[in-house]
Amino acid sequence: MTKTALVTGATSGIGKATAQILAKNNYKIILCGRREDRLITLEKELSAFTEVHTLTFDVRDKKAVFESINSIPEAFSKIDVLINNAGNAHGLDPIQNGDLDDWDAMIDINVKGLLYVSKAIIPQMIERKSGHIINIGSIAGKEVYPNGNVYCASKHAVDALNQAMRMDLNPYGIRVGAIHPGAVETEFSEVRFKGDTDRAANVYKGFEPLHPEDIADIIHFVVSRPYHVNIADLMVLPTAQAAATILKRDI
Ligand code: NDP
Ligand code: 8X3
Repeated sequence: MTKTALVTGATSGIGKATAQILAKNNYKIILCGRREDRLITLEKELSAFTEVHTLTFDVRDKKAVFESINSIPEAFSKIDVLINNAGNAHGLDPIQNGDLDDWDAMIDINVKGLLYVSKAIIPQMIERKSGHIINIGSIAGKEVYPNGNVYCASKHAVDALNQAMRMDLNPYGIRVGAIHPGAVETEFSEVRFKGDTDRAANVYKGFEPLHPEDIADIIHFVVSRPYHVNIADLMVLPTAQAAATILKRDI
């Protein structure tokens, strides 16, 4: 039977690539994000392969999250796979210089947003005693690096919530797992550096970073395992990266 996947942060990077690969592999897709123009363009592209529904909302907005998810039409309403991907880093400053709005953004989006979306979808998974949740963490959820402070804290929270969800949802047969990427070239660094594209490009200079499709491919692998297999926690790095701040650059 065709499964339905809801992907947050589908307008760019890892989420977009995940929606693309799942659409080509016969999943019905619910695309979520704030940038409606991009959702519409992607919906058109993916409609060549599958049925697509779009939801435009900010994961920080509790009311909008629940209203959007409750508005999903019947044909898409049984969500088999939830990809909790929406998130970003905002700023890269020592803690003493950190910007309060950046801190709010990271905690509200990466942690609370993930919780709101999960809270809106988990009840139907419990009712059906089936479902699969993939939380996109980060190497920043496994280690801390200088100036990464609040972003690292937010991704450590994702790591904790991933483990907690797996425990609490265990009685209901719901699979929960996290994927923790290292450096992936997306719009991530442009967002972190507030549109400074030169600074963003420097992050990926001198080595081959992961491409969003690399992570999307792995997500597809994870969700297509037989039901008795749950890939619980996976760290994926570019070959050039050994730890958050150890990168072999050829420059
Ligand atoms: P991108 O910036 O390319 O994509 C981020 C996505 O998140 C966009 O689709 C954006 O959509 C969505 N998003 C951001 N804020 C909100 C919000 N408030 N409400 C709803 N959606 C939101 O980055 P990536 O693809 O790299 O990031 C995806 C995930 O991967 C994030 O959780 C990130 O932390 C994680 N990650 C990334 C790594 C990297 O090196 N790139 C490494 C490890 C983890 P829109 O703006 O349209 O709302
Ligand atoms: C994104 C990777 O190393 O910038 O989560 O934190 S890193």
